[in-house]
Amino acid sequence: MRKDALAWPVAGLVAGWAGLAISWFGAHLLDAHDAPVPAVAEQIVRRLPGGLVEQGISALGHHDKPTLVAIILVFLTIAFLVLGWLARRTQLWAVGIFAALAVVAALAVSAQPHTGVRDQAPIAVGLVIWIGLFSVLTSGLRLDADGDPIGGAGEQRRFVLRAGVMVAGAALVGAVTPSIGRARRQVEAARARLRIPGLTKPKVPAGADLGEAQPWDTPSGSFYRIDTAFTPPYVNPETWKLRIHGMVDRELSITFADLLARQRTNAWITLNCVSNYVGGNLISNAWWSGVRLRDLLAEAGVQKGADAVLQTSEDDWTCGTPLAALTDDRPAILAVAMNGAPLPVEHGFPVRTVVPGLFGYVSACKWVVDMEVTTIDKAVGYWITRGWAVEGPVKLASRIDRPRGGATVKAGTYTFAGVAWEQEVGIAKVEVQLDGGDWQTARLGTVPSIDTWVQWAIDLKVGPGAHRVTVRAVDRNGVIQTSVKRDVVPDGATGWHSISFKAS
Ligand SMILES: Nc1nc2c(c(=O)[nH]1)N[C@H]1C(S)=C(S)[C@@H](COP(=O)(O)O)O[C@H]1N2
Ligand SMILES: [Mo]
Repeated sequence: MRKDALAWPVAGLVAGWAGLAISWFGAHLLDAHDAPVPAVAEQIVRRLPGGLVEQGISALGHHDKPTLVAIILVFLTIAFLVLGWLARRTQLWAVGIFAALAVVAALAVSAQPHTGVRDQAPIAVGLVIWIGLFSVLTSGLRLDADGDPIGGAGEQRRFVLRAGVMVAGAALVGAVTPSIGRARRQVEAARARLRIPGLTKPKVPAGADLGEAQPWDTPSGSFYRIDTAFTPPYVNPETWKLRIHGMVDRELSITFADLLARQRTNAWITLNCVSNYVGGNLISNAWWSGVRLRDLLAEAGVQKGADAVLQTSEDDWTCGTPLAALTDDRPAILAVAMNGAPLPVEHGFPVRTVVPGLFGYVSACKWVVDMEVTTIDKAVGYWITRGWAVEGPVKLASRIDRPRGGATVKAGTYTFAGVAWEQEVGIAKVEVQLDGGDWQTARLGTVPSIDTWVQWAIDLKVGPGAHRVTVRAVDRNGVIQTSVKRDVVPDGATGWHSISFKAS
């Protein structure tokens, strides 16, 4: 094989990555809503059957989206190498494949909400860069009639030099890109400037935290995160508006300032995801502050026959929430703060919905901008069309946090600990079974309300060797948590959490 045969795929790779870097840079510079690669990834997620996406979420936790982006980048890398190789014969291969990739990106971007010319421009620029750099790199590689590169003897040195400059340039552009997003900076700055009067976070209620496992109140930085957005929507509180309409007497349009001027409700509320498998960590507890939806809906005047609210976020995600959960006594709120600070951008800044007792996919709309009062058959949300249940009340569940499965603990008296929950019903009892013995009653933390999870702990003697421990909860209606194992689809997992560990 000729030594410069390798130059062709390398040229594809260098031009390909340089084009990617520059189009990514362009997307940030233009404040595009969606950069091409994340847009493709998001469209893949949106088009996959719900079950697959949810399996991805449970297998990869919060890293499902970065993983998909990485897979796309690997695929692109292979495509760049292949098109470079094929282009030895004719440049048409390179032009054709680059163009095909650009078309896929353009289609994905146009399918994303709120996108326009500004989002397509970086793709056009990227395509021009791809073809331009590839031609520059390969111009001297073509062979003359004698089979020598037409560039002559100096060609190899020239090629390496050009490719080096391109790689360095692309790396530089790639490195500065994350810091130039105007939208992100503006919204982060607006968030930092924001002072919400009277915002406080109280101490954890006495007795709630047993101090044996994870903290009862989850710090915002470790609060679980689930959404379909690769980059969170950057919503400016100064321009944010919520429209409440549909089956109401008076349509409402609420600004952030309106919201701050209203009476606020504060509460400890545990949020959980329907995709939380038994023993999983897609559940967290925080101090939320916001305005009761019951009051806003009363002001709008809900008409007879309405029994649901279809919520829409700034990025066009939707969920249908039963009206009753928004108007009964539970603190269903339009939250403006989490743990005594404005909402983090990833958790819905500036405003999101929080409804205790319902899974997030039917209630907890982040970046919420629209609420349509309607009927349940018309309030068909994002996950419902993907095979998930219309109704999503949280289920009675419990989890072992201490010890971790597979851990080795010291033989003797050991403190087992964890959490149990069934918001809006409440936990009456938690029982623990060691090595198939009798069920023993654990001590429970005291909770401020039925809106949160409950910690449990129990001291048991463990001898040296292998063990298995199982937990189950009993709710305030006397219902014992079912041992029947069910998958997260369509309406949340069931079954007892059971782990094995060793003592020595
Ligand atoms: N805009 C928007 N809101 C959303 C979602 C989403 O994908 N987009 N996901 C929902 C789901 S499935 C859950 S479990 C909660 C998670 O909220 P968190 O990320 O603040 O924990 O947000 C809900 N709200
Ligand atoms: Mo969820």
